[in-house]
Amino acid sequence: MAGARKWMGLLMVALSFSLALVPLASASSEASSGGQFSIGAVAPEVTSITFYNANRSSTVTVAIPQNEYWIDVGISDANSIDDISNITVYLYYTTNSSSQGTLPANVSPSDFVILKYVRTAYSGQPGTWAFYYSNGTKIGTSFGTWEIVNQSDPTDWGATTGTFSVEIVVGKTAHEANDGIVAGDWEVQVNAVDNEGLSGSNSAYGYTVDWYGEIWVTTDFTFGTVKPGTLNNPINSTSSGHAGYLDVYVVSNGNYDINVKTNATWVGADTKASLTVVNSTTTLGLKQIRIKINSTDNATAAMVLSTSSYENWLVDQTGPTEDGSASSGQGAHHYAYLWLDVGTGVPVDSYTGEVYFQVINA
Ligand SMILES: [Ca+2]
Ligand SMILES: [Ca+2]
Ligand SMILES: [Ca+2]
Repeated sequence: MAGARKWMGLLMVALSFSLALVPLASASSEASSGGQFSIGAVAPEVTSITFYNANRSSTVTVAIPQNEYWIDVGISDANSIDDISNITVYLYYTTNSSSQGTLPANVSPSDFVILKYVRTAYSGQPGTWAFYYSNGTKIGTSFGTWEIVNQSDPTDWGATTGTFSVEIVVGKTAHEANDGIVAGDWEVQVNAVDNEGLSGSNSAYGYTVDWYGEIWVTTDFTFGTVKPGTLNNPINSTSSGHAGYLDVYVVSNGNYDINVKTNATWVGADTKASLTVVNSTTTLGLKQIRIKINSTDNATAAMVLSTSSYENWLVDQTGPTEDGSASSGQGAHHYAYLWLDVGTGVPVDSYTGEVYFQVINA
């Protein structure tokens, strides 16, 4: 019996001990520890640079000034593309078309254009594109005759890759390149920077820009009232408000020639008398006239205007010119002094004709 009591006593102790441990046994079946890790900043990569025509139907490597083109920049960032703070696209001319060159010192509409896209990282929102000066100062959405006209942005900012696109109008004076005469090319460099200041870049070269030219000339002029049988009658007045010469403005992205010609006949307003325009230095006969041109006020060295087709007047003028609009008096300014030689037998009347100017690729 003493043995039974002893077991009973042990059982009671064990029972009370296990009852006392019930709440404690529940707490120890689970435990937790505060964890932590950091994602390191990973630099963005510029994975592609692609140029498209305006309707995105094809990729292009040749630009025609004043046409619109899309520039697509492919970006990847392992932190997500929402980490991207800015993207800079450098477009610039170099004289060597068979190698990648270096960035020019300063922007200019003819040789170096900077497009920059700026956004707030981790905003889930797109940024905006603008032209910038080399020193980082913002210019706006036009630079000379270059323009930013559209943009397209990623829609999933949580993704690790995305395409950032900007549509531009190429400026009138974007340096002619790779025409077989001028050896240069256009190059592109793209630099992407993320929220941590890490960056990635990419580049390409060998792009072509076609020749561009536009010309404007004083719209009206008169030799005044002149006598038959006289030579070297200068311009008496013009719609540009001065005598002597016509203003000729050219905007071009490369070297150019200016060609000239006039009508084969100039016609009287009342008599309808037709005067034959002579394209030589021969002595003028009945109802004949001759018109001469020079870039300086020197009639004896002047060139006789052609009547059949355009002929070179100014050859291999150096471009690119100043950017702008020829009709606004921007670009290169040339002076067209004109003189009228008159034969005999010319009825009294007011005679009119046209002098034509043409700018062509040189
Ligand atoms: Ca990053
Ligand atoms: Ca080059
Ligand atoms: Ca050329």
